[in-house]
Amino acid sequence: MIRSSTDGARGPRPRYRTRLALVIGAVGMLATAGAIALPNTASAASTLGASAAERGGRYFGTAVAANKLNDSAYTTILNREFNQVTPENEMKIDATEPQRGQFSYGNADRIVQHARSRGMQVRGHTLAWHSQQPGWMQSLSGSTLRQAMLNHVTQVATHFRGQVTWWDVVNEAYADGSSGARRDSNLQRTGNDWIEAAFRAADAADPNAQLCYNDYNIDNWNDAKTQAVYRMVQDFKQRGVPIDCVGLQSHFTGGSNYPSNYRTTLSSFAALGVDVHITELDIRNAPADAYRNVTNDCLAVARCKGITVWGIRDSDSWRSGESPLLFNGSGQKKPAYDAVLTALNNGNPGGNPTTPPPGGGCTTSTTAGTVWGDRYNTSVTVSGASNWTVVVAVTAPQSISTTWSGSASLSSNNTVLTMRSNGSGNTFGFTTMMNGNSSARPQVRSCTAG
Ligand code: G2I
Repeated sequence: MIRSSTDGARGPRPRYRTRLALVIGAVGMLATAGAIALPNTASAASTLGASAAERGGRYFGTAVAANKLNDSAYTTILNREFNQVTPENEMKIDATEPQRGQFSYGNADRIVQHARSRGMQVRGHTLAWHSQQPGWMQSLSGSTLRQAMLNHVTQVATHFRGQVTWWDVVNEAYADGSSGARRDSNLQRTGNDWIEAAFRAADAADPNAQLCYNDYNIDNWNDAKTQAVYRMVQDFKQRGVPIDCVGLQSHFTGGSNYPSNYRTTLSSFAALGVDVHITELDIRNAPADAYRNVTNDCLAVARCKGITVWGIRDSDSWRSGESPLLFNGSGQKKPAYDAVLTALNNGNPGGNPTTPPPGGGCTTSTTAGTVWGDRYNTSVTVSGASNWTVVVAVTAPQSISTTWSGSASLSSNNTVLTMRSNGSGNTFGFTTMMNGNSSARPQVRSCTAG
């Protein structure tokens, strides 16, 4: 576990990767030759991911199913709107270890590749869970099961090391209702310390990943389940068990509506020294008000790093009959989409500036450079940090051909540039080949300090 020293456990190196970011807004302005400085202030971004990135480096993501990556209507929305992805089923235990000791990563790798080649961050879901266990695991118990579970965590987290920003290490380990107890399961019966054992194994396998506990019905601050998870996280932080974040699934239905104290829940978890994530958002019939409220609640809590909706179109949803998502079956934006985008665009551009992310953040401002017939230059100035990493993405078929004043690494198709400071100052630049698209302009995905 690598955490900032202020967290009190160990290690000076913070896990935080995403930082304050600025997405280039005024596309039209950039098309002219000469230098035009874009202010680092609120702008009306036109997509969910771009707007979230402007709000303190947050993300707006979606669950993705590998078998839909061939559906161009699906990928058009995915690639346009979202800057974070969670595989919906492809990293679950039954998918990644269908036979004991035989690991299968094809579909998960496909999603990770699709996301990372476009500068989207990946949330791994999920390493240890009572559900979706392959038959061989369901039939194990006791120390054999404990060992098999830990081996699974180690193998899978190792396979995806460096590619997954956050892991849902343990999913849904608490019971519903008023007991505040752990959920009975074969994993729970291996001993109450199975959760912390899973977190320690994940930490050893991928020390740079952010490790999350993820659950549903922990949205209402007054619920026994919420309180029980809160006490577990508090205990982990006090004892130095490596935990970085809590995921609130937030499947809002008749059974668990959006609660008016949701913001209290988010800020209470955050006050324990963990980030909070809204990991599987969907709301029955997609009322615009509830989506707006959830978005504003996340924006109000500096440690709320982002929102993931559990699918793109209503027809992609696990409960498609309730039309709970932001796009209808034809891929058209619903009123809830407009409500979310407007809430993001109206949000405080730095998130909550009074409580910056641990370790400090950085911001960028982007300047359009010379434009030629076939290519154009862009420069980016970083403030708030002298050691920084900035991720910038261009839209294919555009591709980045040349970079300067930083230590650059490019994705295989030259569309995503990861630029690190190299001591030559806080402004770097790059040339983008238009390759037939003369209108698109780069987006800064993240700015990370330290
Ligand atoms: O149940 C909603 C979500 C609650 N939180 C954890 C999430 O992992 C969970 O996601 C859902 C997926 O959206 C469903 O797609 O988890 C279900 C169970 O793992 C997924 O359902 C499964 C079906 O049970 C399988 O029969 C099916 O083959 O989806 C599979 C792929 O379509």
